Amino acid sequence: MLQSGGMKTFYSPAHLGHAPVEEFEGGRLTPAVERPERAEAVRARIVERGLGPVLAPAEFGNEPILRVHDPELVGFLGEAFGAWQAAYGTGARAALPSRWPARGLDARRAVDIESRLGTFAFDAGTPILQGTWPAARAAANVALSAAQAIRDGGKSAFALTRPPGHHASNDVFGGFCYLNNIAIAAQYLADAGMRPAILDVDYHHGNGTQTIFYARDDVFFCSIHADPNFAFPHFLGFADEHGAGAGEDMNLNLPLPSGTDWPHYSTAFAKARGRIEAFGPDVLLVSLGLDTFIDDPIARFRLRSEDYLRLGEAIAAFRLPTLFVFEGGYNVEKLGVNTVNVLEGFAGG
Ligand code: Q9C
Ligand code: ZN
Repeated sequence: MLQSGGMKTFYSPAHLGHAPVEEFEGGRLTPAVERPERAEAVRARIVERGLGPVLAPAEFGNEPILRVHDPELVGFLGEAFGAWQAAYGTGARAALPSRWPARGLDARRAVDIESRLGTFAFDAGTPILQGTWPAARAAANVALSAAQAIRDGGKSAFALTRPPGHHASNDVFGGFCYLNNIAIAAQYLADAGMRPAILDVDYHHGNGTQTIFYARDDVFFCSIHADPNFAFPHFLGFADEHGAGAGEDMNLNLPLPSGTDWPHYSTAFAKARGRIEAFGPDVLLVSLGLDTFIDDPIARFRLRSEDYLRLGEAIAAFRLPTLFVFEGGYNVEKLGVNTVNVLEGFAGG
């Protein structure tokens, strides 16, 4: 099963402890789509194809997480489930926010579990369960272990992270994300003296990653995604968001319409390539979401399984050390094939 050659995958079974049952969507509680089966399907396909070794992460502690996230968010995520059960009893299995400090309300007054949940969360689709914090920390360790492999000279690595990360900012969680795995990895590499570019190919805009690096000139961020005029996260990801201050022109958003297929997607990818190459990175980090798939249950793009081979080849053409970090993608049946197609396209490209 294990082999020494090929691309290293990092994976932790701690994600199994984060098994949401339902989320609030479209005015009702609906079955959760961000399920443990997702990462298990990808792992099974990696083993089936003999892509390379599947390795356990090292423990990095909270320090590299706190390079990206505010201690208030980290502290809250660690204690939220306990506070939820203290308020609602041990039968309460998932904390979900349902009140927010909108205009006129004072977020600084947040004290109890409801007001704190509403202060740190930006949606009602990201439940905190008993195993959520251990899973989120393990995912950060998975991303950091893959980053370490790149720092130590590896040409590529795959962080099979779950829960995903790209919607989480320095102090806000949401969009199925708690800690921003790819931002933590990029910061780790920047701290090691490298110059990272992040390319986000998840269907949804990587609002958390954008926010974290928005005013900085040492990390370039580019996202190709569904136009927020009709898609989550709705409030960020527009084409006129260029970066701020020292980070001016260090942020590139390429929003695309409903129904986008590979020919249109690859045109956007060519624009991303030009800007990323102009930045002159020495390492590429890819937020690898597969919810651009034609049969994804929550998204509206039209990439096909064979297109993911082309996507992997296009990523390989940067000729950079490349760290893939797993994000979204909700068609569990095809998720393994689609994900590994990117990685095999890259390896052969
Ligand atoms: N009908 C990631 O892919 N729900 N997060 C939107 C649209 C939130 C997606 C549902 C989607 C979050 C990592
Ligand atoms: Zn997504």
